[in-house]
Amino acid sequence: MKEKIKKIMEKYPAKVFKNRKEHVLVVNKCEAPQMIMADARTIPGIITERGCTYAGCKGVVVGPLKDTVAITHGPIGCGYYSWLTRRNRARNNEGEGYNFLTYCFSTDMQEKDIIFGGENKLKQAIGEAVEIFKPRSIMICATCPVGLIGDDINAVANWAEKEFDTQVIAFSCEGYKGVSQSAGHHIANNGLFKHVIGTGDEPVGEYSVNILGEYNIGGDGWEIERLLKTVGYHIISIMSGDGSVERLRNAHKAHLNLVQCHRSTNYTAELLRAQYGTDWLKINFLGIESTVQSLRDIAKYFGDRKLIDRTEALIAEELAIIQPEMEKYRKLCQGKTAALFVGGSRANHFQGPFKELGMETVLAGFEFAHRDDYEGREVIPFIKENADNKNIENIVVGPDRERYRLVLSREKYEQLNKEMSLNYFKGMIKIMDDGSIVVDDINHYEIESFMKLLKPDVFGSGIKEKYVIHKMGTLSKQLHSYDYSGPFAGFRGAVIFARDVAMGLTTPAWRLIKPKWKTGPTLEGDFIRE
Ligand code: CFM
Ligand code: HCA
Repeated sequence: MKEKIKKIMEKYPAKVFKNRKEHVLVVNKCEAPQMIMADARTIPGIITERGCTYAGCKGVVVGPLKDTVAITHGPIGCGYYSWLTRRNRARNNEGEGYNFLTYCFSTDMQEKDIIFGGENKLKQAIGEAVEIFKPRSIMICATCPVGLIGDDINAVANWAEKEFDTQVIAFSCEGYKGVSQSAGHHIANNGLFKHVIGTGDEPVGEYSVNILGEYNIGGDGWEIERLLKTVGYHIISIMSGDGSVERLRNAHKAHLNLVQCHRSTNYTAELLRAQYGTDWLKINFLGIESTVQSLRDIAKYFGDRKLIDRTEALIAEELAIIQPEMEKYRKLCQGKTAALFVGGSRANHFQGPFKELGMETVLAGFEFAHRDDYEGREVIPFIKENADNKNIENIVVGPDRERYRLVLSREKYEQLNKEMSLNYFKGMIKIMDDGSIVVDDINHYEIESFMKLLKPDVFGSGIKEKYVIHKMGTLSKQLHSYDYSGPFAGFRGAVIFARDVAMGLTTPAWRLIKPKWKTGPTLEGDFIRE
């Protein structure tokens, strides 16, 4: 396999070859720990699948908050294409205030604004939003030209806050700022932590949790909420699917933070731990086994007998309902293979649901994950040691050899470490079988080459890849937007996912398409044709 991958890579100019070979590996447990280059700058012009910092801040984290007016300061395309294409669903709950998500707010920057500056236009847009919608908060999200021409959105936010007596928060998330969406997550997390979290003072109930990194794509968050509420947890806020700024203000009051997408919200989880001492737990509600494990982990964390019993009863009840149907779909999918390339966590999280259908993941990769998402990271309840803390009892040495102060008692920490074993802790490389391939920041040339080499039965990715894959005669399943389907989370979601995959694999359409590479030599050479 390594030789074949080398042949794909050797088509590159020497400098590109040197760079790209660090982003690809063949899983080999004997070589552990395996390392991969990630979160690094993409080679200009290579046709990456990545997105920008604005997409990560506005599109991903800030955008789904329904009770704020999020104004995109920039050309109309940036606002338009980050407006619900992600399928982050939201509903109007009585007593919860506003839902502005059906509107797309933008300053619609023109050439004249680029030349003479766009601050006045932004001020006007904020004024109009206040007059028409009377929101409790406004968020300004910057696009590339804002930084390039020097519009000061922070000054405008300060001015507007006084002028209109409404909270206005500026996010300097110009698209070019980082190497991917990932920088945008960080900017959004920092902004929300600084200006929103901790500003509320509502009393909270028993067993209160926040769900971080859950965006309610296709209704996933609602399914997770249903399960957690049935067990008896009180959900203070969700960051940020069907999310609300007003609820997020009380997030610091949670007894535990549940982290679904670690990549996009690890910052808030860490900040909440450092500032308020709240533990966080990595959960994963994609896949039946992970859902069971997550529910058990949360109950174990609180250690309450009632919660543990209710959790077991819920698991038994839900499994009994879904198992016969899952079996039907499994028969149709068994033995097929999948390749997954998604943003920063789903290429890992969706391997379980495919495995539960008897399907092996032969290639997986992320657009913008960091090395810990690939290689793993020990997540234990501790915070970084502060130099003058002399409490030796509570000091542990972390995997990075730094000293940490335990937030929990040593006994509880050791118990948690022993009992909680979600995939994330191991990193994606460690959950994959020997011989499978991991590719970071894949590009179109590599997608086509790996498709020909591995011939997966399904390629799970996004819209940019979808039709190229279909033209190659292979099923594409969008793991970002779930195409038009969902939810895929929890027990009920697992069945919908299984139905979709079975339906896609068995459609007669694939018999009618003959990709070029099946009938003749290809530009890249025919070494990959069997
Ligand atoms: Fe987290 Fe996400 Fe993902 Fe992500 Fe995204 Fe997304 Fe994604 Mo698209 S927050 S990292 S920046 S799970 S929008 S809901 S599907 S690339 S794998
Ligand atoms: C983004 C959003 C995106 C894009 C999905 C896709 C999403 O990265 O800006 O390429 O299909 O999930 O909507 O990741």
